[in-house]
Amino acid sequence: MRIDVLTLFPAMFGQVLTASILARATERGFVTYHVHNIRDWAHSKHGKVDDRPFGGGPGMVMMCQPLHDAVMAIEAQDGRAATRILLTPQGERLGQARVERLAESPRLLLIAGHYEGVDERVIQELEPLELSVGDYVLSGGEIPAMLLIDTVVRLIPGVLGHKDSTAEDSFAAREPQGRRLLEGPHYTRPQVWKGRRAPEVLLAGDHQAVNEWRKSMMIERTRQRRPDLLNTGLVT
Ligand code: 9D3
Repeated sequence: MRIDVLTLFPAMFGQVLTASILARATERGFVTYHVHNIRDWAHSKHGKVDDRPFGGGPGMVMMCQPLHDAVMAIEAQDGRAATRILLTPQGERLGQARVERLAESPRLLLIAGHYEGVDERVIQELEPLELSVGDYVLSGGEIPAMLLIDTVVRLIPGVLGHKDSTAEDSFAAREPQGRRLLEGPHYTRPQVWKGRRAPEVLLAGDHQAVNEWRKSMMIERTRQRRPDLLNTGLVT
């Protein structure tokens, strides 16, 4: 997979893309990252990429031309068709189902907005998939872009060492009915710590009993903390 990022703050991506699993994915040849500064496509000599909003109001708006030229030039660098994505508070809320589909794309082109927003006409022209990462206010799309890269790259087959560690993830794990459960509690040595015993069932060596206990803990924890994940919540 090739991942292009268009941003006004390319330096924000350096440490994230060169550490841990995201770095291992490049070292093993599963993915390449290409981070571009939108300012490089500005026409004015001061590299102007934003302007005051028509109609007034606070903040600045990202201009059409630099962003559009950047997307056209960068897409031409590679023959693979890119899935264009704009990170924006107005987007579809990112979920694991969307992440799974994106992990099958040969190429992602991520546009991180900044300032108050992007001129609507360039959004109409580029027709990107618009994604939000949740209902809270960030100062820009850079951290959402990194978050999306992290969720997608770890799903590329071979990137993770443990074969089962994706299948058993909270949000990837699916019951036959399609529901997703939170993980239950984890324990390791010592058996007693500050007077707190690890659950006896985990120490007794009965694997069937362990599995049943773990499943019941997952269901109970999900019911308590995230009832929204249990089907409709209408039938318990
Ligand atoms: C508080 C400012 N808002 C109304 C005046 C508009 C606004 C513009 C730009 C709010 C946030 C941002 C920057 N955020 C993103 O670019 C962003 C984001 C987010 O803030 N929350 C969740 N997902 C995303 S994806 C991109």
